[in-house]
Amino acid sequence: MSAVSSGQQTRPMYYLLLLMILQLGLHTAEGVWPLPQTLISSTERFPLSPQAFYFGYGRQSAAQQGCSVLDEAFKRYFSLIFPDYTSAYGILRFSTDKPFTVEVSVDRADCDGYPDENSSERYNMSVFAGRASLKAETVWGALRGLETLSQLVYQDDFGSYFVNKTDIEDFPRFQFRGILLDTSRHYLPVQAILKTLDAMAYSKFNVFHWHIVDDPSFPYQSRTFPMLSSKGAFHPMTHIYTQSDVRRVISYARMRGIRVLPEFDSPGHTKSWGQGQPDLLTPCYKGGIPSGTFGPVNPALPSTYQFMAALFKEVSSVFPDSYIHLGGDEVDFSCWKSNPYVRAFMQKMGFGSDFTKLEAFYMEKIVNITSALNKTSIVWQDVFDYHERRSSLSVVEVWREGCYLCEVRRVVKAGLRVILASPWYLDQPGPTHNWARYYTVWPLAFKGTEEQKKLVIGGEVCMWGEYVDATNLTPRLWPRASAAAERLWSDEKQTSNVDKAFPRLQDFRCKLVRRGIQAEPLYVGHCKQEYQ
Ligand code: CP6
Repeated sequence: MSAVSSGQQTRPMYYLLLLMILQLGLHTAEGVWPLPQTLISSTERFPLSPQAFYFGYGRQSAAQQGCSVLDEAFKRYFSLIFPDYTSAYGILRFSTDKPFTVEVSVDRADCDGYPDENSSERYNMSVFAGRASLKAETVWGALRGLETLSQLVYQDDFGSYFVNKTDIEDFPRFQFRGILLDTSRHYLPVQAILKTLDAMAYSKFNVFHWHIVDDPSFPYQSRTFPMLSSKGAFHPMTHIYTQSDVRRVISYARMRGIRVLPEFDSPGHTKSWGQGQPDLLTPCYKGGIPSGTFGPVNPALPSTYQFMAALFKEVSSVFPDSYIHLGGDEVDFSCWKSNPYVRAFMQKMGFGSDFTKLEAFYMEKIVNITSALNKTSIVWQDVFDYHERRSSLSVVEVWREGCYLCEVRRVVKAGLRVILASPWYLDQPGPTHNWARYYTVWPLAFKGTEEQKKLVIGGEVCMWGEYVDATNLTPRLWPRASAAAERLWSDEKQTSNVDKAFPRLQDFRCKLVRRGIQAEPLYVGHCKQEYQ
């Protein structure tokens, strides 16, 4: 005892310090992405053994065994924490058998519900010798804590597992942290969607924005209007999402604390709808006669609104989230202009020749249909820009490039909520190092009051599908989407430096690879465990 301490005293102080910094640098703060709000860790580390590692519910916890969300998460995170345990080689190596228990307590037993816009994702976690205590208000917060714990555990060069003594208080900066997938330009097999949901949970994303239909194809198999997909999908059997596929996606997302936000974009971006629903689209005219081509949804016919009411009634019951995305972007007026019946309707309504008034009239009707179904509607910024009666709108998604914060400011000044997408178009390929562009985004850097800034509810990474299908989706998304994830979760002051983030993101990218996500490399380097 005395020999040991006298030996330590002879060591120069800076050597000890260097050791501490190295330890810290390698195994603690670097280990978690996105960075928790507060994280205090020490160099004291505890060995873990998969044979003596247990998840359990705290005695005070409102949720107990039988809570599906957490029971299932315990199984998933066990495999993520001990990735090579299943191999016999792994079993032989771990001789430590000091038990380690993760005690999870939540205030509300919301095990059977869905995460929603008000769900708390806050959690506190302390890792001590032999024990970790994870406390959260909701099961969704507990899921975020389990993810953090799984990222704190590391292996040394001999494959032994360790976790350092750590204290964390954590909560998201923004409530809405989404990823948009476009399943119309290319069909994405359900497996590819589920895999994306897995990776989303690793970066603490919590909304899957499903841009499910658009011009090229209508893969959603509707109960009410089966012709929409039988005529409008790329293939009526193999390139569709059945009701059971949709339920599977929603349930898989729920288990990971992810909301599924469906978008049925109209009146533009609807070419595929016209295949299976006659008279829905506007016939375009040329030289006074129908040219045989079709434009946006026909806003002049009562049947259009009957159809939309029936479709959105179905969509509202299939998708449990309280939000619904109505699109409303990029409406091309030329076909409406060419059609004499649409022009007559314009005259009757007193719109003159202002087609933005017609678009606003249409969107107002659709917004009213969905609010009668108790849904909060999201629209693309175009609708806000054209709409005169803005008070009927709720949430506006800003997508145009240029001065997007100018637009954010206009929307919050009108008292509406904002989701920011403009800086995060990841479908555009590019060198991976442009991750820094997605990282150095400051969503609240506009002049406004505290109240106005609270209206910025979050942001979204858009993966439009023109050039993306299941072959290139994953490397195009990851790890660049993780840069946006940290911007949306973490404290801005602690995460504003790209050089500090770089080694952490490299480390996190290796974790994704280790978990079977084909995340592309950021730069020259290697992972301890390469993709296989
Ligand atoms: N599809 C739909 C798209 C886009 C939008 N809506 C889009 C347009 C331009 C850019 C990025 C996306 N591909 N339905 C606009 C929201 Cl740069």
